[in-house]
Amino acid sequence: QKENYLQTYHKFDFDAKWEFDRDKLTLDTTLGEGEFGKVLKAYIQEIDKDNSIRTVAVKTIKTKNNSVELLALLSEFQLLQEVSHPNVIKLLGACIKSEPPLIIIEYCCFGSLRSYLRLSRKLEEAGDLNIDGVEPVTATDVLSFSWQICKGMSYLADIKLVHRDLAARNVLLAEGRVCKISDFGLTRDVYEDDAYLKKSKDRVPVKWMSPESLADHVYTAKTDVWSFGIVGWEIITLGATPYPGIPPQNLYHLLRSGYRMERPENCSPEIYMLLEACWADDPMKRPSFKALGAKFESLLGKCA
Ligand code: ACK
Repeated sequence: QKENYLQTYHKFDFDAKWEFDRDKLTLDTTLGEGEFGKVLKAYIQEIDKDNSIRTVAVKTIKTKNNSVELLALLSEFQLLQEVSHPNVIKLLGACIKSEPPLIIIEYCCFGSLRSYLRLSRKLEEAGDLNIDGVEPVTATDVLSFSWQICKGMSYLADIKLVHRDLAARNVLLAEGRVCKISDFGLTRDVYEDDAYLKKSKDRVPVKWMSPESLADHVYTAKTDVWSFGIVGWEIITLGATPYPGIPPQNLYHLLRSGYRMERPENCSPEIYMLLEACWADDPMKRPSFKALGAKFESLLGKCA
């Protein structure tokens, strides 16, 4: 028998302090649709801060009564309750006791890192210097984005949280071009949901996944490090799609035979070595986020 909303809701252990009065939330335009749900721009009145209006982002489901989407949203909410770091998206509240469930997170004015990179590439090609605060990505930006993502991921690894879907599309860029790790959608519960695995295999982000995740559905901090290597490649190529021209279904065998993406033209050998280290066959040989972060920090120091 199909579960109703409240039955699913009660499977989780939510802290009531996050519940937000739906009437005090003004929904605006759709910012975009993700794998499992959609994101809207919205406004809240901040009572504690002289009633000023704050722009926020609201995540919700696309389809009513879709158990996979609902589980994804509720598990993301559960995980977000536990996290607090400048490079991880911040939870502000939720309207979750009744339908439709909404989770309220901080608004990131530049959208996803992937969009930002692609827009900045267009600007560069057009010879423009600045549109809506988006600027061409410099060598320093490449290091700064990478360093910030490592700091956020290092924090998640410390609290034993495996992301499972780290990709430039799941990193958001806030005011001041601060990177925020987001989209904790593919959590244990959802990912191991049979329906999800069987029905939507095509949704699996194959090109970001380590060989052991592809083969055995194993997810660890070291599989996140592999994905980070792909994100580094996305940053350097200004938002290109990894393994250009290679169909996802061929990837596993290629990786097992030792194939890796080559060094992009504009990538220094030093940074390429870091990416390659993230793609070591043996997970134990991959660096930690802490070590990677330290490396990017020192490269940034040399750059400045
Ligand atoms: O690249 P985008 O414009 O930025 O398109 C995606 C889309 O929603 C689906 O994920 C945007 N988005 C997601 N979360 C936020 C947020 N907190 N602030 C601003 N935009 C967001 C994302």
